[in-house]
Amino acid sequence: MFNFILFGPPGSGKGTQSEKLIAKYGLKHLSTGDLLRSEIAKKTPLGLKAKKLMDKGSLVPDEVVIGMISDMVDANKGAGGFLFDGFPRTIVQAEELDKLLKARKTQINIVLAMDVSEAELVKRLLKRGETSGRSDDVNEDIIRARIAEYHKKTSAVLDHYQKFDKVVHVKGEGSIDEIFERLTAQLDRLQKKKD
Ligand code: B4P
Repeated sequence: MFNFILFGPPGSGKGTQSEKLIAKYGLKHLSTGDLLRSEIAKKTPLGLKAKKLMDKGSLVPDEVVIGMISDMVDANKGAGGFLFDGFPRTIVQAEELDKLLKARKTQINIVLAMDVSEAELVKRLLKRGETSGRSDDVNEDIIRARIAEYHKKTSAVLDHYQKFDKVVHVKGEGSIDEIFERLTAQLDRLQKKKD
């Protein structure tokens, strides 16, 4: 099994690159953002609770996203590997993910961290907000709150995986294809080493 985390601040292009990466490597894409938005669209109790937090730019509680990921991993037992997009976003989530994979005799092989300047993140998300209908992209205050939440709770996830020497930084600015090439170069290098 080959599992990796696509890591980066809000708007760094995790969702954009994930679509291309799963097509190339045939992995199962697990995006907690997409899973939460699907709960919101279905107006489930979980979705209604998550919406209130996401609209403010806050993270949803760890146990909610951990439960969703655990269910999805179990529902995809035949997958050749997983691409985790937007998860883990806290140290607790990272520790739970490690445990969950270990119990299934697998692990995270690499964390690809996309580095993007804050000015570029804000620009991208405001642009997406013009057409996406996403309530967390509508104004700069919410976008800045999401970035602040990233610095407060999420960036530490990198320190966690750095301890195991699993983090590789990739420049997340440039064209979508250029960034895709940088990411695939790292994944191909690692896969060659494994063979
Ligand atoms: P997510 O759905 O994970 O989304 P994101 O961080 O906003 O964006 P992403 O990095 O995927 O950017 P994208 O490719 O779309 O999270 C949303 C919310 O859900 C969180 O704020 C939180 O509340 C909640 N949540 C999710 N997971 C959670 C967890 N584990 N724990 C707790 N809460 C959780 O790109 C953004 C824009 O940039 C797009 O418009 C794209 O077209 C554009 N773009 C991409 N690459 C570009 C490039 N190279 N150049 C120019 N533009 C580019």
